[in-house]
Amino acid sequence: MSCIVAFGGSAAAVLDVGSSGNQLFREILRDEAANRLHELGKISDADGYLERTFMSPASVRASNAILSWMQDAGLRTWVDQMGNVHGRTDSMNANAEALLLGSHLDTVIDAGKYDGPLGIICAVSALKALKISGRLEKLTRPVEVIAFSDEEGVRFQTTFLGSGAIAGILPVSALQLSDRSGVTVHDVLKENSLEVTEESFVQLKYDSQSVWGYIEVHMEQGPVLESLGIPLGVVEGIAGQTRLRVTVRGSQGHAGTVPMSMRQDPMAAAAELIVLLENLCKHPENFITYDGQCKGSSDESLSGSVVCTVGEISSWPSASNILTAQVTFTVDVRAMVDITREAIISELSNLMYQTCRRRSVYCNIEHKHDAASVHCDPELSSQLKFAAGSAVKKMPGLIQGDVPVLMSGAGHDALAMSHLTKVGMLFVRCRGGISHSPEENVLDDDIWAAGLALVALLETFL
Ligand code: HGY
Ligand code: MN
Ligand code: MN
Repeated sequence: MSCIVAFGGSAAAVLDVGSSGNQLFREILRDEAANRLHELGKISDADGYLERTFMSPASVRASNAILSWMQDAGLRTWVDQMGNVHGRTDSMNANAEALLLGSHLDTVIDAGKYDGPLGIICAVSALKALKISGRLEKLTRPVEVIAFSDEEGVRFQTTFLGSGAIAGILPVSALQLSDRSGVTVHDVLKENSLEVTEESFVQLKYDSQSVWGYIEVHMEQGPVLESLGIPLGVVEGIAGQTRLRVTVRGSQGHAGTVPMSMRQDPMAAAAELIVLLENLCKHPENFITYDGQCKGSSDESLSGSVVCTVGEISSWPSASNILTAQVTFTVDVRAMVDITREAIISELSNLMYQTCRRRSVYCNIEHKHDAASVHCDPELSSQLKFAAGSAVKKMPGLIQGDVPVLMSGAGHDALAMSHLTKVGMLFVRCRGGISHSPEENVLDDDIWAAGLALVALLETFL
C-alpha cells in the first residue's frame, strides 16, 4: 500500500541577474525547472513509456516530489481527499481572494513529460524566485499552486476528477465510477489512506468568494506558436468536449462457415460507424447549420471547427477465426461552438442507430463526459499578455513579437475551474505541436520565458 508523505526540500538557488540588471532567475526558472520536468517524466507506472493515472503508485510518487518542491519554494503544503496536491503562500493578507495557479500531474498513456507538469513546475518555480528575492511574504494576496490529480480521465474515463472537485462540478457519484478492473474511485482513494465521505467530498469545493482567479500555464499542444517563432501565447477560449463509449453487438460465429449474407458482424458495422463519424466531422456543413440545425447546404463557418477522434477500440472475443460478438470504441468530439458539438452528437447518434438497424446489429451509445466550451477572462488575459510580453523582452536572443492569442482544442483544468472563478491560460511553444506522445518537447528557454511571465504577473500583486 502506498501513501502520500510530505518531506522537506532543500537547496537555495543562485540569483541570476541578467545583463540589464533585472532578475532573470535562470537557474530556478530554466535549469532547475527543466530538471524537475525531466525527473517527473521518469516517474511512471509502466516500463518503457510514461503513464500516470489517477492515484496510481507513480502518481503518488509524483505527488511526493511535487510536495517537496512546493516546500522548497516556501509554500505550506497538503494533499486533499481527491489527491490534489496544494502549495500556498502565507501572504500578508491571508484572507484576501487567492490567485490559484496549476495544472495536472496525471498523464495519458505513452505520454510526453510536459502536458500538465509544465504548468505545475513553472508556478512553483516562479514562487521560488519570489522567495529567493525576498518577496514571497510581500504578496498582497495568497497564491496557491494546485497539482490536480486527474485531468486526462484515462483510468475512469471522466475527466477533471481533481479540478472538478475543487470547482464543485464533480458529482459525488463520481466516487462510484469504476475502472476496467471494477476498482472504484472511492476504493483507490481509500488504498491511499484518503477516506473520503460525502460530507468531506462536498467540502473540497472552494468558495468562489475566496478566489481571485485561476491561471494555467500549459504547452500549446499545437503548431501555431512554433510557426510564428514566438515562445508564449495567451488562450482566448477552450473548446467544449464530449466523450462517448459506443458498443456494437452482433452474433458470434465461425469465420469459415457463416455466409456473408447471413452475418450480423459488429466489426464491419463498427468500421462503417467510424468512417461515418470521420465524414460527419470532416464535412459538418453537409449535416448541420451554424445554429446547430440539420441541413444539406454548405456553410464554410463550420469547416475546421469540429474535431472527432476514435482513440480506443476493443472487441470480444478477439480471434482471427471468430466472427466477433462485440466491439466497443470511444468517441471524442471537440468544438468551440457548443451547439455545433451538440448537433454533431445528435446527428451522429441518428446515423449510428440507422446503420446498426440496417446491419441488424445492436448499438448502444453511452455518454461518458461533457464539458462546455469556455472563454477566458479578457482582463486576466490582457494581464497575462502584458506579463508574457515583458518576459520575452527580457530574454536574451528570443525573437520579439506581439504575444499571439490562440484557441485551445485541447481540454484543460481551466475548463473546470471556470465554474469557480475567472480563468486565464498561457500557452508555451512546443516542437512540431506534438503532444500526447513521448515526442513532446518544450525548449528550456521557453520554460524560462513562461516562468518569467508568471513572475511578472505575480509582481503585480506586490
Ligand atoms: O484530452 C484533452 O484535451 C486533454 O489533454 N485532457
Ligand atoms: Mn493531455
Ligand atoms: Mn493537459
